[in-house]
Amino acid sequence: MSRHLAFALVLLLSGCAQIEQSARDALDDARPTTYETSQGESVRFALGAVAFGDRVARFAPTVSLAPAYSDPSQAVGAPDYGTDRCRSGDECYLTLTSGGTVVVEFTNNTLFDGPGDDIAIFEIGPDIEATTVEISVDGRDYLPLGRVEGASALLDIAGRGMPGAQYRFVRLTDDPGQGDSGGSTPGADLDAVGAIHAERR
Ligand SMILES: [Ca+2]
Ligand SMILES: [Ca+2]
Repeated sequence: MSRHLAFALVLLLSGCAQIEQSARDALDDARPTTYETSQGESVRFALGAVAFGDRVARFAPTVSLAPAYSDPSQAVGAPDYGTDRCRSGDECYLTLTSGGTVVVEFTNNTLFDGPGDDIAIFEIGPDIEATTVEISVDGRDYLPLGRVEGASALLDIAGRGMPGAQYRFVRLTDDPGQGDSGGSTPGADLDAVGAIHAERR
């Protein structure tokens, strides 16, 4: 074997090893994992970290806030409040602002109606500020699911929508009539949105 050919073979094999490693990492993220809400509820996600929102498709706050509370990326991925810190040294999360709206999109998973609760909204603090939750298959037509508030972070899709539907969008709107409308973080403080019943895509 020429030296060039041997070198090419080594490159090829190390490339394969890298691809295999990233496939393994992706699978590891999908292991069943239990996360605890700020309100003290333990929720099991069969797809682990993969079951959480992947990108923010739209964020429409009603006022502008400090960067620690207005970075949409803080609302995607698995819950990490208490473990991540911003450059400012503060804890970071996405504050919806009074009456503000965010649309979280799943790109590597979907959400569907399984037995019991289907969706979990991870909000910071002992009491969830009242937030309207809607879901959508296509990001255009939304299905109202109800509200999360107080100690209740979970909602069930049962009895709503088309049987077998796979949802990819979650729209959250802070209720401007409830909670503080002033201060540095007015409205619901969001850490993560998770699909309890999720399928990979
Ligand atoms: Ca995901
Ligand atoms: Ca259900």
